[in-house]
Amino acid sequence: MTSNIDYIDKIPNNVDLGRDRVLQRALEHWQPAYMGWWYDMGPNESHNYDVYLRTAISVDPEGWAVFDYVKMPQYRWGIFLAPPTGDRLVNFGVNKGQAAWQDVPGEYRSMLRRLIVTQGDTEPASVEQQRMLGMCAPSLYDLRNIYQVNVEEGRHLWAMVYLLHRYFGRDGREEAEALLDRRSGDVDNPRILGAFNEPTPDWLAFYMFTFFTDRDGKFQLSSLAESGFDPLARTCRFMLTEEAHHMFVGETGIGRIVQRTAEVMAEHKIEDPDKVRALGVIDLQTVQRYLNFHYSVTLDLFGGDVSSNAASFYTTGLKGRYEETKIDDDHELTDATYKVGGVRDGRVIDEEIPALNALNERLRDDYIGEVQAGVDRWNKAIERTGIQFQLRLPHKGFHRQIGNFAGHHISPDGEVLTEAQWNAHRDEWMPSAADYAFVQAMMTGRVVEPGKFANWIAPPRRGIHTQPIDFEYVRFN
Ligand code: BYC
Repeated sequence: MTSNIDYIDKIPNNVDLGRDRVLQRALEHWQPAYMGWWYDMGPNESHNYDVYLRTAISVDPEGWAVFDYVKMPQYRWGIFLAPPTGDRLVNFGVNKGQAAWQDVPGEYRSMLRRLIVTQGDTEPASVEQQRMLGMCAPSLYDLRNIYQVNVEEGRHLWAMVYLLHRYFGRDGREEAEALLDRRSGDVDNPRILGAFNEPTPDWLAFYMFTFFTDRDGKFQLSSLAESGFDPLARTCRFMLTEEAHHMFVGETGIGRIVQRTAEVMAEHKIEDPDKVRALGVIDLQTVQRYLNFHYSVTLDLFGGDVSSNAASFYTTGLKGRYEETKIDDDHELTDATYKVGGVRDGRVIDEEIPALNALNERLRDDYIGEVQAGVDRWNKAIERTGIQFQLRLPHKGFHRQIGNFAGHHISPDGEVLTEAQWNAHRDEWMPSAADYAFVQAMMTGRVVEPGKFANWIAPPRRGIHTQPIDFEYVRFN
C-alpha cells in the first residue's frame, strides 16, 4: 500500500485493487449502480456544472488534495486507506495486546458488519437529505461547499462498501446493494438512524446538520478508527481528514448567519424578532429553535445511555472510545463506572453504572464538550456586535427519542414536564411550521453572481484554497 493514489484504475485506490480481480470486478459491478443512485439522488440539476472541488491525490496528512473544476458525475470516487502504522495492536477489550486483525475474526463478523453498514448508511442518506439545497444557495462559495460535502459523503459510502465487498463476501455485496436502495425519509425503506430520515429543508438546517450531525460522524469515526480491525481503522482515519471541512462549513455557516443578524439588529437598534425578520435576516430565536432540534436528534445518534451493544463492541475490540490510546486506564473497564442521566420520580437524576455499558453516553459527553465550544464562538461573534443574546445548548434530555430520556418531556432547562406542559411550549423551543415557512421564503432562489451573498448571511472571511471570495466557484454551463 502506498500513500499515493492510483488514478489509472477505473476505481481510484491505494489498496492495490488491480491485484484482486474478483474484488475489482465486484466493485466495478457496484459502480454503475452507485452512479445511477448519484444521478437520481445526488444534487439536483447539478450534473453538468463545473465545480471547483478538491480531490484526494494521496493519503498523506499534508497536501493530499488537488483543487480543480470537476463535473460531479466525473468526480473520482475511490478507496483510500490511511497508511498502516507499524505493528498495530488491538488496544482495548478482552483481546487487548493481540496484533490488530487484518481479516475479520469469524466470531465478530456479524457485529462488525452491522457497524460498517450503519456507518455506511448515513453517507448516502445525507446526500439525499441535501439534494434540493443547491437550488437556493446563498452564494457560489456556499454552493461549492455543499457540493464538496456531497461528493465526499459519496466517497465515504465507497469507503464502507469497499470493506463490505472485500471482507464480507456475499452478505457484504448484498448489504452494499441495500445501501443504495434505502432512502432518507422513505416510509417503507428508510435509512437506519433517526436523524438521517429528517428533512434538511433549508440552509439554516444544512449548516446545523453539518455542525451537529457531521460532528457525530467525527466522534463515531474516531471511535471506529481505534478498532482492532485494522482496515476499518485505516479507512476511518482517512475519512476523518475529509470530515473536518464539513464541520467547518457548518460552524462558519451558522457563525455567518448569527453575525449578519446581530449586525442588522445593532445597526437598526431592534430586538423584536418580527422586526428582525422584516429586515430579511433570520431572528436569533429561530436560530436557537433550529439548534435545539438538530442538537437533540443528533444526541440520539449516539444510541442508548445504557447499551449492551456498545459494551460488546468495546469488549471485543471493534469500537473504542474517543482517543482511546490517549486515555490513561486499563482499557478494559472491568471495574470502572460512569455517570448517566435519567428520570426518576419526576426529576432528572444521575446514576453511576458500569462504564462498559455507558460507552455511548461517554462518547456523547465528549461530543457535547466540543459542540459547546462552537456555540461559545458563535456567542462571541454576537457579543462583538453589542447585542445581548446568547445561544445555548438545551438540556441533554430535551426532545430525546432514544435512551433514558425517551418518553419523558424535558424542558431546555432540564425540568421534567407533563406532555401537555411541554406541548404548550413546543413552538418556543422547536422550529414550527411557520418558522420553516419563513426561513424557506427567504431562500427561494440562488445567488449566482460571484462574490455576492444572500442578505441573511455574512460573507466568509476568506475563499477556498487561496481563491478570492468572488471566485467563480461553480460554472453552470
Ligand atoms: N435512530 O444499544 P443501542 C456520520 C438503535 S454519523 C434509530 O442503544 P448502540 C455522518 C440501534 O441501532 C455517524 N435507531 O445503540 C454524519 C439498535 O438497533 P438494533 C454514523 C437507533 O447499538 C453526517 C437499538 O436502537 N456512524 O457518519 O449501542 C453526514 C438499540 O441501540 C438510534 C455510526 O453510527 C437512532 N438514533 O449504538 C454523513 C457508527 N440509536 O441493532 C455521515 C456505527 C440507536 O437493536 N454505529 N438505535 O436493531 C454505531 O456505533 C451504533 O450502531 C450506534 C447505536 C452508536 C448508532
